[in-house]
Amino acid sequence: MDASNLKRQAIYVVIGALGCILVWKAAPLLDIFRPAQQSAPAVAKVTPGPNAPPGSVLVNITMVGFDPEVIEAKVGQPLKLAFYRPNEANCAREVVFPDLGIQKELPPGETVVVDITPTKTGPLVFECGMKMLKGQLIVR
Ligand SMILES: [Cu+2]
Repeated sequence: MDASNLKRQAIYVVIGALGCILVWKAAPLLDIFRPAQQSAPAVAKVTPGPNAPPGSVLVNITMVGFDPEVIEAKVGQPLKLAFYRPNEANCAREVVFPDLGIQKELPPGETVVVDITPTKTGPLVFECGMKMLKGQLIVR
């Protein structure tokens, strides 16, 4: 092995090392080598009202209606819905579950908890007192 061969080899080693460093540095940026993340269940980004109990499903009442409008539920599984109406900029002075005979006032700035244990599958509608704003539980 002569000197020029040795020099060439040294250059390859340096280039190889630089390549490794580049991959090592760039990998986190490119998001390679990372195990595919499990897609998280869709959770509504809803502001919790004051005193929303832990484990409750948050429902805000906004200008456009209930947020979220559709909530998944399971038969026989108790569900706490924490309704929060931050202000009076909507007509939902109350929330009504017609099929369950539930009717609750929604004073602005307060959290109102509605406890429900669905007994059958299918949609379960809730609405404002005037039936303008609507939402539903999808019971499976
Ligand atoms: Cu209304």
